[in-house]
Amino acid sequence: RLVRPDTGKVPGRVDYSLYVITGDKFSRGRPLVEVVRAAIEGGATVIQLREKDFTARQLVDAGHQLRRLTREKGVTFIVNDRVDIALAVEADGVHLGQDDLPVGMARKILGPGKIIGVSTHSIEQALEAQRQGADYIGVGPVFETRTKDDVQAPVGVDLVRQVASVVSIPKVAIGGIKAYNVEEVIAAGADGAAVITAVVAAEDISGAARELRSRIDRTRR
Ligand code: TZP
Ligand code: MG
Repeated sequence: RLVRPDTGKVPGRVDYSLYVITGDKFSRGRPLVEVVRAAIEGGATVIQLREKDFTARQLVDAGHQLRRLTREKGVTFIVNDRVDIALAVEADGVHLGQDDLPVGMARKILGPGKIIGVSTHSIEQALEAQRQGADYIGVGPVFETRTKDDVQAPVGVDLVRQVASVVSIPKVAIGGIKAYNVEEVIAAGADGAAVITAVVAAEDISGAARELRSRIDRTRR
């Protein structure tokens, strides 16, 4: 495969190790782009723009800034929920929940070159997302979390293990992941850990990301 001149990366090979999701209201008033810059400096490999309270205009503005930064740093950039905004800001892809557009429909709009991720909470949903052509899945919430409003009951590390044994596309564990429990989700077979508060609410954002990344790198098999 050829290396893309803009990102220096081989398309289709994404490093999901440390997947940091924005959460502006947890970032203690620090500007979104600076929070993301620090997360990348600490070793984030994927950035997802997820701001449920933003207007379309705010998402586009933030999306453009994050696209510029992630492109410069060679980091994958994903937009939550909004296929239109992912396209508009030239994100690498979109992340969809169980109630969002089906994968096939998102693919029809985005074309073959974009990444589509799907949130899953059971083996059945994980297998179905893979069958529909998702590029990766999120699995969770693994642990208890208060970051998401309508969050489901924790699925536990065991679901990560079970999903890892039957699903071949990349799997990113999410929900209540911190430095003290990240190793068990990676050891269970996750290709990466997705976090909001462990990074964006940390006083030392790059330090928090660096600690997670080093534990992930040490544990990944
Ligand atoms: N989906 C499942 S749990 C979650 C989302 C978006 C929130 C994760 O946030 P935190 O702070 O890492 O628990
Ligand atoms: Mg969604």
